Amino acid sequence: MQANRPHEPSYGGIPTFSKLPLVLDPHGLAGVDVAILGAPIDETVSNRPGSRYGPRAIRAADDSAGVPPSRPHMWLGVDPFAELRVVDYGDAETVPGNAAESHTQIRRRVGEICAAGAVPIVLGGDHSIAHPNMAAVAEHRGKGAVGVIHFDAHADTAADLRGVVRSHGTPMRLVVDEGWVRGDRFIQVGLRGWWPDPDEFAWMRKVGFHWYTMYELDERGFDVCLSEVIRSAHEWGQPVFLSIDVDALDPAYAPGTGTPEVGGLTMRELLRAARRIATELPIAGVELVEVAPAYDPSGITAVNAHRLVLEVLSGLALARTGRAPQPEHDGRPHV
Ligand SMILES: [Mn+2]
Repeated sequence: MQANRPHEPSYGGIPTFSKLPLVLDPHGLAGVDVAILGAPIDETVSNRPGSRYGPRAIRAADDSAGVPPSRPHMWLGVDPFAELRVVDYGDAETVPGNAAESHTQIRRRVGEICAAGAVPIVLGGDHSIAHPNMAAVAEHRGKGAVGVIHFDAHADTAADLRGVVRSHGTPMRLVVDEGWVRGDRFIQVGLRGWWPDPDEFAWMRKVGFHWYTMYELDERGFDVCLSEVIRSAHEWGQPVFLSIDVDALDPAYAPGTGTPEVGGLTMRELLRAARRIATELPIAGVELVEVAPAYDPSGITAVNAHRLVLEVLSGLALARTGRAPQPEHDGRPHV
């Protein structure tokens, strides 16, 4: 269903993602390439709440006016909305105060997207949703058949946080313990700060995680490490689930999040990573989590999250065409 009139201004109308058609019934997913789903939940955070408002803020951060949307990528030379059939699948029916039921609902909706043969892009919500998201994708593709590239300040690999297992600090351990993702198919990028503790790192080493701390990215250079991540994921020979916690970004770019940590990625680095991963690797699913608008006075965190999704869509579109990037050049000879 089209929720917007053709010429509503960018700031007007019902904010589906980029004024895309809204689909609420799984039958409407037939023939869809990518479905964007909101997962508004934040009961499972360890620090500041508010990411339940993330999906709406990300949708409202769009500045495109036309229906249908057209967003030709200046560097890739591809319009994701011309190449791919993308829809907004609304929000999962999360239940306030009932994290277990919320996760069941998220997993159900992500499963419906996978069953339709589409790629889910899930807007959080706190990072606890990685568990239902990855479980749904792995249920569809096969247990252990999907690898994970995970951008985050934190590893999210606690066994529990003060006894709470269903938390935004535990999902990456849960998905491995339950067999949805193999530990040696996990790469984390951007870790820094003061958590997790050596115990968590010991568990991660034991099950075969790889990770790139901000310190290593600084020492060796971001692009060198990014190429290494992509090469490793290629060697898996498996589709990839891309998990982006917006707190991977430096708080200068993403103040609107529950557990900010200084010394993070620049938006240019994360854009390049999202673009290259979506272009160069087979993508089974994507999540973008932890946008908390209450701490985002300028709205920049929501804008960055929205643009990261556009960047992923553009990369997926380029991969679909099989073309090389066609940057908008001015005609000067380039070396
Ligand atoms: Mn996280």
